This record gives sequence, structure tokens and C-alpha cells, in this order.
Amino acid sequence: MPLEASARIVSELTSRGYNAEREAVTKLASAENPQAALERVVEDLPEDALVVRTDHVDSTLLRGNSTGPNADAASDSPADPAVSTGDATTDPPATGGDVPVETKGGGGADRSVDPALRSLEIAGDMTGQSTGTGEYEDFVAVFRDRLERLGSKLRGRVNHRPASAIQNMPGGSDVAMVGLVNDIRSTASGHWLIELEDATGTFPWLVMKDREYVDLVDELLCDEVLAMEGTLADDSGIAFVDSMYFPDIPRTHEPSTADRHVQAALISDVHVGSDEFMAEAWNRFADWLHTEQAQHVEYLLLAGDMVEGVGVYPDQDEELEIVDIYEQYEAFSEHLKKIPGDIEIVMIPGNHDAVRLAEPQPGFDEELREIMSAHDPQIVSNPSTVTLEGVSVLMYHGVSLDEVIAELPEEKASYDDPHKAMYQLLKKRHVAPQFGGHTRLAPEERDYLVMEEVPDIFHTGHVHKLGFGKYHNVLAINSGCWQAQTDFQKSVNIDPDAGYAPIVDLDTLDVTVQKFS
Ligand code: D5M
Ligand code: FE
Ligand code: ZN
Repeated sequence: MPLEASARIVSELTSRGYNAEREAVTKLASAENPQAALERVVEDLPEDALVVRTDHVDSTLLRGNSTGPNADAASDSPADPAVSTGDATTDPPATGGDVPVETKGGGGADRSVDPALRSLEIAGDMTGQSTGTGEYEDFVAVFRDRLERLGSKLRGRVNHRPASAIQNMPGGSDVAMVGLVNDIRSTASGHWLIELEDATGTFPWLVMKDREYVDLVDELLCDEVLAMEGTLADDSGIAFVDSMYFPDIPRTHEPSTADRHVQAALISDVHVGSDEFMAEAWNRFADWLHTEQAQHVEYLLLAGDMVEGVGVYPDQDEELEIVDIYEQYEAFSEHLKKIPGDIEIVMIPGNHDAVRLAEPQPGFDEELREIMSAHDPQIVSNPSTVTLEGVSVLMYHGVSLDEVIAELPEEKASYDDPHKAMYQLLKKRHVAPQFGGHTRLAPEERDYLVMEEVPDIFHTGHVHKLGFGKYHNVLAINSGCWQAQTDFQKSVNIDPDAGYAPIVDLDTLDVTVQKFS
């Protein structure tokens, strides 16, 4: 059966306000005269039908067959004047429901949207702004910028001194310092030695094993910015930690909300091109978006890994359905076209996408944009912040989550509760604090990975696990995936949450999860 026929049927039904089950579409496409069959099925639909189901098709077509071989042809020019055909695309849907105010593009008639009410702004998109050459000086510059910007969130809270000045202060003095974590070591006697670095040098801080702060040492990552306060040892060569401060999200943070009831679907990790891409689940999701139930979903955010890519992992080619990267994006684009045309789409790349792997990752190049031009999506860098009707969403693919989960104790960050790993990033006000492990960093003159502003929503993907929760009133959502378990994931016991779409009410920041698998 030609795929084209199916696509035409879906689009025809959509324009009349109907969704359809996949199998119903397949049956229609296989009819001798698909267009005529579609007309007849639509005529026969019950008044309140929103979805064309397989049984609708069956009952109409079977009845048609029994009335003779010309049944299809006969319905091309129906005798029943009560039913419109030729101009059906402009008719209100036969749902008995409200007539839509306005629909655009492929928007189903069940979607009643007014694009004039929308607003969408992008910040922190570094696409086309890359200045780094990867030289040593660039690394120095990016860490300096990180310390400067995150340090400014801490300097008002402690009476800090530069590292070079601390070593010249008298033993026993009260001291404080703002710096990057340079090294974390345990001592022979079970205490912790943390070396902090600032623009003037490094200084060692000792967390005694019996102090309350020892619990926080578990959470520390190299290269994060924090402040320590304590007492200098007699010889001024080390300080004993009394308090630690993190850039953090203020507990008093009050998120912004939209002025009307409008929703955003937050997804990621589609992995088109993989044998494990779940096309059926995706199609159900796309179909659902055309229904009345989804009429308030006006934004779709995609947090990376649109396609499976090539050469991402050893032996990956054994699980590829599409081996050419451009063909993967073309197939992805076809899947995107099933999303109602009026929905605003924003996408950032992930580690499987065809952009540089090091972060920040610029948005897709012109050639890929051209391929994905259906819906005219906003294509921005990883990370970027998109503000939807006043609600800011920090989108980041999430490679650093693997690192946070590997380094921190289970109860603080795990694959089962990916949002807790996100809380750590919020606390550190940086999407990828630790450099040199899983996370690759492309040094720019500015650290685009710093969370300068507090987002209202933090959206990541990558770990293929669904999880959400609030940290100091910031909604953290990790969005699952559309790829069934791969052989590699099986070998390491990763059980992905595939085929779910978390939907956020932008007026309340409440989340509901729709399941399509
Ligand atoms: O990542 C999906 C998840 O699986 C993420 O937590 C990384 C992990 N993963 C998947 N394959 C590998 C290999 N081969 N090595 C290490 N970690 C892996 P995604 O970016 O979608 O592949
Ligand atoms: Fe992924
Ligand atoms: Zn990924």
C-alpha cells in the first residue's frame, strides 16, 4: 500500500476534523478507490464521532460491498443531498461540538486555537555565535566567566577573600572563599579535602567527618561553583569548613504562569532511524494531538535526539533501520508533519543529532533546517531558554545527567528519579558542571551552560526515563523517549519509559502524562 495514500487520507480526515486509528487509515488506503471509500465512511460516521475507527470503516465498506461492485463509485456523487462532499473541507466537523474559531495548516478542526494569543521568545541561543577555537585560553576564559557569574550569586552571602589573600591571614581567623571545586579527596582519617580555585590561585578546605556538612560532600562535582566559610588552621595552610553555600534557586522563587489555559507537550529522544523507534506510539501521539482533548496543547518542545544518528556508539549500525543521516532527518520530518500544523514547535539538538557533540551545541545547520522545515519550527541551541506566554522553559538535552547519576548516591540521583538529578543541576545553577567525563565542553568566551536566570520549568531528556517534580517551585521534567529498549540498554539494565508525553498546563504548571505505548 502506498504510504502516500495513507498520508492523503490522514490529511483529508484531519481537515474535516477527524482523527483516525492507524488501522482504519490502512484499510481506507487499501480500498479500491480510497477517496470514495473515505467519503462513504465519513457519511456513515455517528454524529458524535471524533475518531474514525477500524470498526467504522469495516461496517461501511462491508455494507458497501454487499450493495454491489459499484458502491464506491456511487458514493462519488451521492444522491443524499443532506450530506456534503465536494466542499466538505470547509464544513464544520460532524461532531456536534463547537465550530472552530480558527485553524491553521494541518490543524484538525477539533483544535480551536487563536495564534494571536500566543507568545514565544528565545534566549541563550548560541547558534551562529560560536567564537571558541578550543585553545587553552578559551578554557580559561569560559571557567572565568562561570566563576564570575555564579560567584556573583554567592559574594553577597559571605565575607569572602581571594585564595592568595587567605594564606596570608593569621591562623585562627574566620575566612570565606568563593571558588570552583578543583579537587575532592578523602583523607586517611576519613575527612574530606576540597580544593577551591579562584582567579588568584587555589586553597584547601577540610570538611571534618563528624560535621553536618559531610553529607553535602556526596553531592559535590568538580568544576561547580560554591562558597565555603570556616576557620583557618594555626599555620594558615588549610581552613576547616563550618558552612557551604550553593548558587541555588531561592526558596522564595515564584514561577510565572500563563494568563489563559494553554498547554505545552514536552518530549525528547525520538530516535527516528533506529530499529527501536516506536512509530506506532508516535502516530498515536500525533493523532491524539488532533483531538478535542488535546486542543489546548499549542506548544511542542523537543529536547534533543530527533534521530538515532550514525556512529554514536560502537556497533550502533546493527540497530539502524535507516543508515543515512539525512534520510533519518527526512523520516523524522515526515513524522513531524503528522503533528497539527498550528502547534508551535521548538527543538534543540542532543548527542545523537548531527551537530557538534561538545556543549553548548549550536542549533541544526541550514541543510537540516531545510529538511525539517514542516511547521516552521524554532531550531535553537542546546541549551536554550524558551519563554511561552511568560513561562520560561530551560531546555537542555541532558548528557550531564549520566554524570550526576554516576557520581551521586542513589537517593540523591538515579535513573528511576531523573528529576532529582535535575534538582542538583538547579542547585548548582549549571546544566553541566563537571567537565571531562561524559560531558564534552566547547569553550566559548561565555559559559552558556550557566543558569543565569531561574527558569520556571527545566526540561531535559537523554536518560530515556520519565520523571518530574518541583525544586524550590521550579518544575523539573525529564521527558522519556520514543525508542524501545536497545540491546545496549538491555545489557546495562536500562528500562526506558517509551511512548509517554508529559503535558504541562502553562497557567498552573500542573503536569499530566499521556501514554501512547
Ligand atoms: O542515551 C540514552 C541513555 O542510555 C543515556 O542514559 C545514556 C545511555 N547509553 C545508551 N547507550 C550507551 C552506550 N553505548 N554507552 C554508554 N551509555 C549509553 P542516548 O543519548 O539516547 O543514547
Ligand atoms: Fe536519547
Ligand atoms: Zn541522548
